[in-house]
Amino acid sequence: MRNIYKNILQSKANNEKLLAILLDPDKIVWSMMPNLISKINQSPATHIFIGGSLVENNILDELIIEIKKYCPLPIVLFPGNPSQISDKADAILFLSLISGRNSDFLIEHQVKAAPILKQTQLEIISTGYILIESGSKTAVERISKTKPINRDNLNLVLSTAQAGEMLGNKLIYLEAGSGAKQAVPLEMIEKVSENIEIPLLIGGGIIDLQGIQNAYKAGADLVIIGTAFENDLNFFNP
Ligand code: 1GP
Repeated sequence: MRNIYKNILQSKANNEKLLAILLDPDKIVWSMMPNLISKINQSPATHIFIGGSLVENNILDELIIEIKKYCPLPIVLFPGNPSQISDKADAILFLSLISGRNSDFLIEHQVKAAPILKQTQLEIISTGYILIESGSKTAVERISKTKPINRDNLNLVLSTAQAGEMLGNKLIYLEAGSGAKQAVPLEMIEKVSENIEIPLLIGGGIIDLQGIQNAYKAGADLVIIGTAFENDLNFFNP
């Protein structure tokens, strides 16, 4: 399946909002998998994103094979580093952390990943990844050793998103960080979505259904939910 990006563009054109559930392989309890998959199938999710900070390849393969047996949703890798590649998935967000100035996360990891990706059938979706300050230090900030952009600095976030688009990225992802205290500000989502053409992804710190709707209304095309669903598998069906 190599039409995931085409479908995202089509959804944006039709104003159909998308939802990704983010699964961290390190936090998967295998005995809970049937329940987890059944809850995903009952949810409004349109995509499954898979990623985490310390992921073993063999677990990743196994996990994706298991999910695919019971769930038809496209599986998109959301990797923290080049070790998190599995050709069992459908696509990969080929991320460049463009809010930061750490060359490892701007280009070095991508150079290491390219020959590995060439051996797979994964659909490669280049993504400008922008970290937004969210009230406390998040794992992305710690691991990438980059500073997030100040949440009041709308102009810098917009310029960064536009530069990401001009560089040829297919998506822009505004990230508050997993488990963030504060989600990406709605005003920022509005400003960026109105001034770029490519789809806008919003994630980090969204903890209720209203938060998802607010992000959509502000202009998000796809919202990512990780922690809230991880903590409560009935999140979407209260
Ligand atoms: C993290 O944006 C995702 O990369 C999801 O964040 O875990 O806070 O939902 P949460």
